[in-house]
Amino acid sequence: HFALFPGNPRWPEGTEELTYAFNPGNDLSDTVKGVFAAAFARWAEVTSLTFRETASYFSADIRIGFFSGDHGDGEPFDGSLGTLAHAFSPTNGRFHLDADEDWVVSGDVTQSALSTAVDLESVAVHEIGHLLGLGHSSLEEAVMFPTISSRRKKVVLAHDDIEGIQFLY
Ligand code: TQI
Ligand code: ZN
Ligand code: ZN
Repeated sequence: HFALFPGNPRWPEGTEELTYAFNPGNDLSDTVKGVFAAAFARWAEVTSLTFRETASYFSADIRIGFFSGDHGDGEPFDGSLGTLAHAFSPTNGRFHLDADEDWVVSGDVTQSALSTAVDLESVAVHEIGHLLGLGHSSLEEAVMFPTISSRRKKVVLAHDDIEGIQFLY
């Protein structure tokens, strides 16, 4: 079953649109940005929330960046596998990904030659769930379940994920 964070934090009542921006230091391709847009769209489809990219990293509601190792927030990344990404509960908006993962951005992660390949959209859908206020689900099929194998793709919201987000929004 789905879980929320202690105190059930959410984006404020009346929030219609959340803006997101990419760390200007990363200079991401349109393909990578498209993966995040697709991940946001999965949550937009089942709520009344919309998500819009903005160029202004510092004023965006959600700030997305790839970082290596210690990146100044007390939660260092650890190289390949282990921690893949972290995001925080509402209304923090920080969404960091480990730059040292073998991210699969397009193409089929299940066919990757790298045993360490990680599907970017799968992780993005999960982390956006945290950004919106979902904790971890006890149901294996949920996107919000706390483990995923490398070379797995899990991007379709389960009923449990949808129930959780519709409880909040
Ligand atoms: N990162 C953890 C996660 O997102 C960080 C974390 C641990 C966390 N406990 C938390 C974040 C509680 C918010 C609330 O769960 S991770 C997966 C999964 C990770 C794990 O790198 O371990 C995904 C990131 F679920 F698949 F294992 C993305 Cl999809
Ligand atoms: Zn961080
Ligand atoms: Zn998680």
